[in-house]
Amino acid sequence: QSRLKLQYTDRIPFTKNPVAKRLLKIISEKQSNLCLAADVLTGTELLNLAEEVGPYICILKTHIDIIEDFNENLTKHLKDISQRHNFLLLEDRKFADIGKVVQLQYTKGVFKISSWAKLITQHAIIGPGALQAVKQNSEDLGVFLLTEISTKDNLISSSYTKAALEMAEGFSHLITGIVCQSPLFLDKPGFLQLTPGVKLNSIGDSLGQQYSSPENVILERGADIAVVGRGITEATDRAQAAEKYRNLLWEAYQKRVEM
Ligand code: 6AU
Repeated sequence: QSRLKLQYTDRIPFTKNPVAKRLLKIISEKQSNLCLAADVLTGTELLNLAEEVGPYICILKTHIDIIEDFNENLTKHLKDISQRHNFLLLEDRKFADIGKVVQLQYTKGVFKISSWAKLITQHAIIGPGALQAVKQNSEDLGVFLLTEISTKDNLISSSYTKAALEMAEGFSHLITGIVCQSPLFLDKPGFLQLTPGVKLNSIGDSLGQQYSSPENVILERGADIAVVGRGITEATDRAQAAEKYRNLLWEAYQKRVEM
């Protein structure tokens, strides 16, 4: 059965990754398939944003290396907020180095990503090494593997996408889902499709980003979870904007299942 037609809870038995199971529960409980891209520059801004938008999201996605005043208290507080508002933290590090270095970047350095992020992103380009590097943590970690990118003129080919998907299948205990732009892997309801490049009334930015609407991303592109950044972070009332995206994305998914 195509994943496009299944309710989130009905997909739980298909996933082998424990974090994906938790995520599917959160999505159903909160009726939210919205992931916030919290691309702000200070700890205070990040915590305030998480508090405001927390009730409406299933994932808060960080780029922790753009925070100008990072210290370990920040991730401790962020973790508290994520527990209180019941969402997961995704560090969008897009790991793409040799396995050994990925292992160090994931667990060590200033950010100690493994101590707070239940979800991370990885590029497929280096082969299975980067997945093997974090595999031993699969009880407590989910990986979203990138197989397509939202930007104009990116270099990913259809054969790369296909090979990356095949690689993901070999790591089903670790893979929460796939970051992509089109309805791939319809026969794998255990993988969640995470799709960025979502904004109302916008075609793109000046640096190559391309957008589609919440309805389009769920109904045409096959997204299970949509990533919204500036559509929310640049709104005057961010909580209200998040609620609006949440409602539109949830309704679109319900429509897809019933179609
Ligand atoms: O809505 P925006 O354009 O403000 O933000 C989009 C967010 C950014 C990007 O790092 C991220 O989505 N992103 C990703 C991932 C993995 O999330 C993949 C991709 O292909 N394009 C993209 O924009 O935080």
